[in-house]
Amino acid sequence: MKIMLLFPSWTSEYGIAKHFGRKTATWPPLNLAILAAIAEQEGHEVRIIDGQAEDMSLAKMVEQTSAFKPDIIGITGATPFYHMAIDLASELKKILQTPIVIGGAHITILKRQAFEPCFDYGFIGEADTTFPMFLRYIETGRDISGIKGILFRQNGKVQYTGSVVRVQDINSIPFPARHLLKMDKYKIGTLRGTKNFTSIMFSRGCPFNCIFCSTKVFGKQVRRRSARSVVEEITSVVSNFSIRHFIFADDNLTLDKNYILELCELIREARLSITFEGGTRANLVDEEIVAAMAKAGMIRLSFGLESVDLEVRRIMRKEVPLESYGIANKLLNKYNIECLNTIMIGMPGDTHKTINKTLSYLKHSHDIKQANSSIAVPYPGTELYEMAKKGEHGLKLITEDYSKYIRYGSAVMQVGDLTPNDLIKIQNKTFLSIYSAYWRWIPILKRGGLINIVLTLGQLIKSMMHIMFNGKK
Ligand code: B12
Repeated sequence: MKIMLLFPSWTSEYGIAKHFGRKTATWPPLNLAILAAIAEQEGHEVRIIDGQAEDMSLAKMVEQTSAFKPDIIGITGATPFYHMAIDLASELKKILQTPIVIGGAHITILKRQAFEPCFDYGFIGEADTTFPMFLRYIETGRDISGIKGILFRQNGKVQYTGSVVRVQDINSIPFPARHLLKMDKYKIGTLRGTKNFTSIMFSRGCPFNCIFCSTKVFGKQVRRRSARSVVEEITSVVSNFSIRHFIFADDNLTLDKNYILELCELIREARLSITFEGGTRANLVDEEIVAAMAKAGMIRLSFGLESVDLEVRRIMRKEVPLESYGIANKLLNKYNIECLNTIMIGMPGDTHKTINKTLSYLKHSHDIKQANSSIAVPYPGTELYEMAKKGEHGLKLITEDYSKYIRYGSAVMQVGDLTPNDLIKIQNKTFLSIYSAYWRWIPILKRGGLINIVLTLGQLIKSMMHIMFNGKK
């Protein structure tokens, strides 16, 4: 069969910040690439259109899909961009009879509620074992009720086949079919220049309890691939695509000390001269880990600092001691590893005072070289969403229009006396506050060259205008 897998260009919705989005957030869609690899193993012909990487409009995606004449169309969608998946499927439905399948975090969380008429099948949760079964079902018309985790319609009624069991041995999942992606389109700025990269994952699941995190697809139980298979994947990427920079998309790169040490050792033994980056918790790094990662090629690590206010941290269940951030940033500076700290504004318990406390910490800490901010989003299915719905901690959910559930330039909760508009203004000021420190500009210049400075200046001017015209309230 012919299978078309589609990922809409989500940052096209970011208006003026679209260029930033494209530059920093165009990653290979690992989900579609894994499903494609599974389908190819079953002998199918697969095409992936990554509209984000190819900067392709929905209309063009429809045109190319129609020209391919697929037997199945698959689309993926996160909450704030789910409306794009709906638009795309609705347009396709107007011209094609082909079954359209939706999967990903949003449908997994909302199930029937998100199963719009434009979709014929919905995949709830991990699809690695059920997708090939489903393809056989489509090919032979066998009974679908034996395949778990699927929403479908029967006599106009939505049916659900029941929860799917998560894959236990994730070594059994094939490497993503990167040959179906335009691999030269994925670039990321680093302090060592712009790098052509791919993302990679060795684990699924996160054991922690942060109230804002959406963990419904992978759950809390952590499953890991063997370090050897990860290095095999890296080796195949290097030899097939000459790509030498890797972003580990795992929730916690250093959760298991022995694992990360083994992985670093194997990467070094393979002599691939790669660089890599990832994210973890500040209290999950120590000098032995940092030294091993630096030797293996680590050039950047991110931490979710979120807030320095202890009460806000307690409410959000950020169970990381505050002092860990200073220690970890210092350690990474010592090993010349870039360290990015992200903060979140508008969490329950936040006030002007708590946010200013965090900003002041960032402004004055010379150990922290890079930081950025996002506005807290209560994604459905999270504890934060439940709190906002119930009005706990002074929260009020303003809208359930999920297209507004983005992290920049939009806020969907009132937080105590902070209105959504206040939060947007604070976010703009945050950028100014963090980057008014001249010693932070050098990294920006090194990361993206002059163009990045121009883009950053544009963003700064936009922020200043926002403060000038809307800031006095
Ligand atoms: C890497 C990553 C990114 C990258 C790359 C995104 C990309 N191109 O894929 C970047 C940084 C760009 C990013 C951006 C965003 N992300 Co993100 N991201 C992740 C992360 C860490 C890994 C994603 C991944 O590759 N997983 C591996 C694949 C295999 O898993 P999967 O996508 O769930 O796919 C499986 C199933 O869901 C299903 N499936 C998925 N799609 C389909 C399609 C079909 C047809 C079928 C049959 C099955 C199927 O099968 C897959 C295999 O089992 C996850 C957290 C996590 N642990 O998964 C968050 C996560 C997906 N992101 C999230 C969010 C919120 C965002 C943003 C909205 C943030 C923002 N800027 O506003 C954007 C949205 C971008 C978008 N349009 O998808 C949330 C989603 C929550 C939600 N309710 O939707 C997550 C879950 C983080 C979290 N824990 O809260 N993200």
